[in-house]
Parts: sequence; C-alpha cells; structure tokens
Amino acid sequence: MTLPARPALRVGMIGHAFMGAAHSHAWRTAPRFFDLPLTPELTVLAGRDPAGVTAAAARLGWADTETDWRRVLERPDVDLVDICTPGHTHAEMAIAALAAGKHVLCEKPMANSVAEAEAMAEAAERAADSGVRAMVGFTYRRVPAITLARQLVAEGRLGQIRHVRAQYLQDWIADPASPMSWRLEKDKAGSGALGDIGAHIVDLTQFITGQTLTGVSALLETFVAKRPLPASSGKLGGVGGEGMGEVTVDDAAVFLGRFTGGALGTFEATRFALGRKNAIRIEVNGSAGSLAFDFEDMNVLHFFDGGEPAATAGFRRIVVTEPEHPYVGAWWPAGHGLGYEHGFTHQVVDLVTALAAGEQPTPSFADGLQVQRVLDAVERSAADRSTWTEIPTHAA
Ligand code: 4PW
Repeated sequence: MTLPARPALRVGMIGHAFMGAAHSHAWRTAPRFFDLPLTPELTVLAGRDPAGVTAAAARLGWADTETDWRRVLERPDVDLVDICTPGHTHAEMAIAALAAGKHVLCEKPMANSVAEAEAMAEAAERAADSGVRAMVGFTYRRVPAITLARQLVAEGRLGQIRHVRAQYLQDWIADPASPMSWRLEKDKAGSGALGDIGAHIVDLTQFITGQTLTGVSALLETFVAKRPLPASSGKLGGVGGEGMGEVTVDDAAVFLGRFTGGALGTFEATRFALGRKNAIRIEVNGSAGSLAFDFEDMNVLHFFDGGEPAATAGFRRIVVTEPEHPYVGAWWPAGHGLGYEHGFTHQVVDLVTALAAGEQPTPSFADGLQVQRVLDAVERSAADRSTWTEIPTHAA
C-alpha cells in the first residue's frame, strides 16, 4: 500500500515489551487509518539483549536495531524518541533525548519521583524554545467514550461537578504465587498499583472534569510481601520459579481527594480485585447530570440527564461507535467497536498532528509533573498516620 506523500517523522523506540508492542502497533497503524500530516517511520528499536531486540524488531516492524539507547539519540535519522521502558530510566532518557533535539513520547508514570519529574518538565520547557516537544503516554484519554465524557462536562451537560468516583481494578497479582516483576520493585517502578494504574485515574478524572486535585488523604497496603522469583515473564505477570523476592511497593492504593472546583473524589487502584482484569471505572455526578464509564465495556458511556422528566429519566447507554464520536469516523461503521490498542493509535494521531502544527501535544511533561505531585502526596499522606482515627474496640 502506498501512503500519501507526507514528510516523515522518524521514530526511535526504546523498549519492546508490553508497551513497546502497543506503541509499535500504533505507529504502524495510525497513518493507515488517519490522514496524518507526517508519516511515522519505524526507524530503529533499542533493547539491551541483541537477540531479543532483533527478534522484536522483525516481529513489530522496525527497520533497524540498537543495543544501547544512547545510540538512538545520536542518530541523525531519528526525529522522535519513544520511551517504553520501566520508570527508573525515564528521566535520564527523556532529558538526554530532548537535549539531543529529539521530540519525546514517554510512557507513564512519567517518572519515579517529583524531583525527576521536575527535571523532565524543565528540560521539556527548555526544548520547547527550539520547537522540540515532549508528551506523556496517558493513552486512556484517547478512548472515544472518555474523550466524549470530557466534551459533555466541558459543554456544561453535568453542571457543577460534586462527586468523582474512580477505580482502576486488576487482579494479575492476586495469587500470592504470581511471581516478582519490575512493577513490584520500588527502585524500578517508583511505586506499585499507585503509579502504574492509579496514575491513570488521576489523569483521567482531571482530564474529564477539567479540574485538578488540590489535596488527598490516603491508605496504601502491600498484601503479599514476598513472591517467587520469575521463571518466565508474560506481558503482565508470569510463572514463578526458585527463590523468593521482596515486594517493595504498594499492592493497593485508596485515597480521597478534593478538586479545584470543590468536587469530592474517591480513588481506588488495586491489582487484587479478583475477577476484574482492566476495570477502569469512573463515575461523575454533577448538578445537572451524571456519567459513568467502565473500560471493560469501553465502547459505552452511560449518561444521565438531570433535566429530563422524572417519569422517563434514566441512565442512557450511549454506544460510542458513531462517526460523530471522537476518533471513531476513521474506523468502522457504527456498532463495530474499538479495543485497547486504539487508544495508542489515537495518541500517535494527536501527537503527530500537534508536532506538524508546531503546537504542544498534551498531556505535556508539566501535566505529567502535576500527576507525579498527586502520587507523591498520596504516599506522604499514607505514611503520615496522624490523621488516622482509631475506633475503640467494642467489648461484646
Ligand atoms: O494500562 C495499564 C498500564 O498502565 C496496563 O493494563 C498494565 O498496567 C500495564 O501497565 C499498566
């Protein structure tokens, strides 16, 4: 197939596991369904293991490979660096890539600490002076039903927002025999369920409401302190082998928050919600209406219009597959539905469109820093037991 003649955007990607596969698919697919102003080229893939990166490049469609990520930054045939590695590498890679004049797309959470995120945001601000841009990969913003939810709030269809209820529920480590992974090590992942999946619901609720969190009160828990070392790893989880490793992050995070507009928020992020695989559930209640979303039914948005007559009012199940819906027109006829990978494709579309227009793509590194500050506040609140109120034991 011949794509329309457009200037190229030559991509170098670092990392080729779960996120690397999702991003590769998006870079390949976006220009085939959307009329992009730049045509992404999958120029070079970097990974430490020579055999592993060669096999991944062949499977995922990359033209060349490097075994040292720094080489990607030195290459004149790379315009953008896509960082799909664990969190502890993000700051060094992103700051170096921006200094080398490359645009950056960085997986979430943007960093493992506020200090790293601040350095990244400063580097992005400096780079923007010469037209070099940086963006964080909060892909779920690009699920059409989520984008539609934001539009409804922005149009005032919910009125004054009172409540924001958000959960990100997975169960891939609910079994104590499920092995260690880098996502369970603080020095690699920064935090556990909080940063890996809680970061998404922080970003999504702020994105949908157009408001930011002003404060939190939190609990963190680690249910399983030691796990088998992995004999083999899958995209998430794997098979346990000999020896045990220590879990150094939270397994679950629960927190309350208050938004700039006065709304109260409740948040829950856990990988111990048995039976819930990737349930991102968000409900927003306003003075004029409510909406509800669950990623496990991702093509649907539930909307309650408080202005309807009580006798016939009720939550309306909007199937977000109409050509009028965000992003959907480029895909299939109404009712044919989208999946997990489409969010990544839409992320490429929005990024490439912003780059071609010389505009700042969102979420920016400044947005990533703000989310990092929320994660940090959650950790500090959970560590501070001074506001925990004991309930006297009732003698039966
Ligand atoms: O969306 C989620 C991610 O951000 C995925 O389901 C897995 O959990 C992989 O990383 C996080």
